[in-house]
Amino acid sequence: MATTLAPDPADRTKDVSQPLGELSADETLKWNSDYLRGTIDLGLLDRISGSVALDDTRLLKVHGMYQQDDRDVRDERRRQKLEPDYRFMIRVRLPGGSCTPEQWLKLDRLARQHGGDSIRITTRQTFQFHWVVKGEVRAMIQGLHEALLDTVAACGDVNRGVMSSSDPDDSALHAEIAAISAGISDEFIPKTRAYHEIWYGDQKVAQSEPIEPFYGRTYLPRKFKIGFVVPPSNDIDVYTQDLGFIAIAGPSGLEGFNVTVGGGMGRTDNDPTTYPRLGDVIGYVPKSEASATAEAVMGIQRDYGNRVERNHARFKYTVDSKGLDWIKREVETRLGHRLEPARPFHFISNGDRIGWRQADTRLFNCTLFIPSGRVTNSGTQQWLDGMRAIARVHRGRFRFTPNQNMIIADVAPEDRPEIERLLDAHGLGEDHVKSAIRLNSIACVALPTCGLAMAEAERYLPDLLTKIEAILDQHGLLREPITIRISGCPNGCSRPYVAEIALTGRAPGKYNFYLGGGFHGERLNHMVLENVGEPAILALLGKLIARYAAERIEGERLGNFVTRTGFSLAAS
Ligand code: SRM
Ligand code: SF4
Repeated sequence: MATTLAPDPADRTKDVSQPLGELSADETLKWNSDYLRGTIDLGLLDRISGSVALDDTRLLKVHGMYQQDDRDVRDERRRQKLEPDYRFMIRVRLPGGSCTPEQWLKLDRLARQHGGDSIRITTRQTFQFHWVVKGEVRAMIQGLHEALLDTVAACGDVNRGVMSSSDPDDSALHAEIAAISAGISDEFIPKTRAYHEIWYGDQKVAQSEPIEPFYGRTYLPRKFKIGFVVPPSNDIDVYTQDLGFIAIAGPSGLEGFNVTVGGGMGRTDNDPTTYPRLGDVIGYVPKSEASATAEAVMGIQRDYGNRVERNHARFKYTVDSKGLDWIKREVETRLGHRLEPARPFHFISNGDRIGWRQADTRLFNCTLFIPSGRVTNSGTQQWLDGMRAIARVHRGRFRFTPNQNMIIADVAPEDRPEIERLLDAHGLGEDHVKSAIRLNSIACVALPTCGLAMAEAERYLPDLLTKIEAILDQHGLLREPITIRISGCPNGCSRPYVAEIALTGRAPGKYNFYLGGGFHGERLNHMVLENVGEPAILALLGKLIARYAAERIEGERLGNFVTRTGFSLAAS
């Protein structure tokens, strides 16, 4: 329900952007939250329930955490008249997508103490803890603080963690871009002291200067995502970002960026007015203007984004309602000059190159394939113990990739044998990966923690892949890289709508099935089967893979084959 708020003249002197007129319930909540404080501190003290007040659950997102409950036991607890088994998901802000071994050891300790022995690498190069009970959230945040980490703005209606290509082969270029992306991440975090007061116990002090000079009192209409990519790898899926920067390098290094606007994946189930959209390239800016460009584009979204209908509040809808030309002109006005024409670039894939490689520094990098980014101990794969053992001897860094994988980075040649020994000892060598499709797979978290999941994703993908691998094996295609992504609902946290094969959950065991995305994230796929189970999906894939093996042009990717032959249209 939309609400009309009277302007607050006192507040207008503090902030640059003020909401006037009709606002959605979330906007009203932010307006009234005293800059994200709400009653969170009181809710944490309440020992009767494992939850906090509904409004506070929304504000908590900007503090980097979600109230969830264990959905595996939800029905049983309801039957026993118990409240849901409330837990909190805590998402760390990790500018530049990397941490030191010392930080990892601290994260490992926190996961074992409060987080169900699990660290979950996300599709945006950071990690989440699940299973944290309310009484331990503050200890978790303070523990992260000791490791110089925080969760500010990891979720919520603000600029999120900025992504940056993680392949560190050309180390100087990647390091420069990681530093620019980390700088933008730091620059656009909320400036309110609410986080310090609630989680670190700082005293509230009166402020005479603007509390949120950029965001204002209602922050952004919706989450905003920025990513920096270094061709030829499109590992961050730049076209799915609200704002993307494509690095353009010359003989003497980084020169600037092509700018993309208006990407986004999320759809709302049964609402055809919501849709995934690929970003459009609008021009080129020199590297010195990356931050100003981010401010200009986010400022447009702050000032013109839809604050009445939350389903249409993402920047992609602002781009479509205002028109791309208008957006480009407005960016130019805010920058004070015309954008230069976009420069040529070329992508070849959006996956990670798994295994050991030597960088131009002579140091080694080892990219580990971590199924769905879940670092835990399970069966023969002792990821949590293995990474702890490696962190104890490693002298470089750890990097996290947008494909939920991890890079043991900057390994001195003399340290490599010991790290290889530890990987093998914990069942983490490369031989746990059976096929190229598995290496190019992503699943979102979904059940049992995600409150929005309609079907399984992370827990189902390994079995589904085993069945698809059997089909590929019959046709000699086990080594063929094919992108496959699964999300437990249409929100698309695994960026499924750019995959060659994709499933998005509709109901337990039922998925919408998509084919034909571009191998390096350059084209959206399209739905070929709606609300179907595994038998229908495998039957269609069986036909497709047989025809692909027999009829493809040399080097042709599966997604391109589908598009060229119109296979899915004929089959559906
Ligand atoms: Fe996401 C909401 C998990 C990347 C689109 N996402 C959620 C929540 C917080 C569910 C909720 O709102 O209650 C999920 C928590 C599950 C859990 O139990 O942990 C969740 N999203 C994730 C992660 C952990 C998936 C993963 O398996 O790695 C990713 C965390 C990234 C990070 O570190 O910040 C994650 N989410 C994405 C991406 C991919 C990306 O950003 O590159 C997308 C699609 C891109 C986009 O934003 O358009 C994405 N998540 C959504 C949406 C749909 C937004 C929309 O425009 O409609 C929601 C729902 C919402 O915001 O209302 C959502
Ligand atoms: Fe949850 Fe849906 Fe995102 Fe999967 S895609 S993590 S089910 S919100």
